[in-house]
Amino acid sequence: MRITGISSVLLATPLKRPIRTAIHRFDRMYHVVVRLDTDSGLFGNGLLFAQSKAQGQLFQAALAVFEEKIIGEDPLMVEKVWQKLWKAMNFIGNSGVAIFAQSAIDTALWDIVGKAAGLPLCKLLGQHVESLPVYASDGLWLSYSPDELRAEALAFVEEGFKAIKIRIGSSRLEDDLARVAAVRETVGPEIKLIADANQAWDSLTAIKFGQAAAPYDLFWLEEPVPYYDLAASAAVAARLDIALATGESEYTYLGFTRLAQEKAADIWMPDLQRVGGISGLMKVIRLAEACNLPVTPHLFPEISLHAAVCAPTCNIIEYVSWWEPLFEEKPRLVNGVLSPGEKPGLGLAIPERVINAYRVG
Ligand code: SMN
Ligand code: MG
Repeated sequence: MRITGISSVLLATPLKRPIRTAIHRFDRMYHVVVRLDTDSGLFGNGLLFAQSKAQGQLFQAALAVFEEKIIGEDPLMVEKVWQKLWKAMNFIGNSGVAIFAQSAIDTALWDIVGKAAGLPLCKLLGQHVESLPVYASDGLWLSYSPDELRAEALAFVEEGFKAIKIRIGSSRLEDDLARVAAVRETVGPEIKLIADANQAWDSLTAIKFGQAAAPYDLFWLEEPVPYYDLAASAAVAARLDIALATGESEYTYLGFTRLAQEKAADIWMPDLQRVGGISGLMKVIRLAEACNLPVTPHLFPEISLHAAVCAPTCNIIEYVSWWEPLFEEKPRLVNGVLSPGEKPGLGLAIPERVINAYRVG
């Protein structure tokens, strides 16, 4: 089998609620839907998400850079293509936008591998568990009032979620503590409560928050300091009893190797589009196993789940519904537990009517 073409379309979908964190502010989702065609008639899809039309177009331009490198390659030789692209991006950087493009290509290749085998991808990657609990992450935004937080936290629990994530990292520590207290008081002690500061603080502020938040029993504190300040992250991790999670902003296994070397995190959060696609996720999952550290994929629940169910140190994954408008079928989420479907590959068909409905430009 040979790869005969790569194409992409840019889509925009509405969000249930505007996204507001210490560093994110967007009201709709932009998606680059990548398609790899083969001479067998099989094709595979990869996905990237962007926060603006221009960002989406930037990713499309990066995909075009790699076109000549992948045409004619065997789509089942996934690691060969990964390594070829890794070498090809040396000049523009083995990080950032180049990795976004490589990630989508890699994910599309794995989709083809699964379809060629007639098996869901997780079965080919070496599945470890049937399904995984998720935490509700599409909400409890930084823009919410304590009343809005309480109402939404309650709604998540009523929907069956056993774990939820609140965004913190506002300009006043007292406000963040009050918001966390309001949610904990609302959901009671049994629900796992995660707090994500989205890199808003320095290490001293993070330690101060963590100590004051002790009564609220946080399941983890996420990205308390700028992701690149590994010394600060290590200092916070060493001082606090709360687990420190980070990694969504790291690129590839190299980023996670540095997290391991600097002891900068207790929990790793690889992001599909920053880590090098499914292959990149599996590299980090194995590294986490070697380091005996929990790993929990960031976003892309329907896709990352295929790798996460293979990870011996993964116990929970992030759930948002941002990609659901694209797919023929909704993910199987029952009582806060997500299972991969039976369809081959990623199992995520994107109908033509969806492409036409959401196409940008
Ligand atoms: C996050 C990432 C991207 C957009 C909004 C929020 C957040 C998370 O850091 O962990 O989900
Ligand atoms: Mg986060």
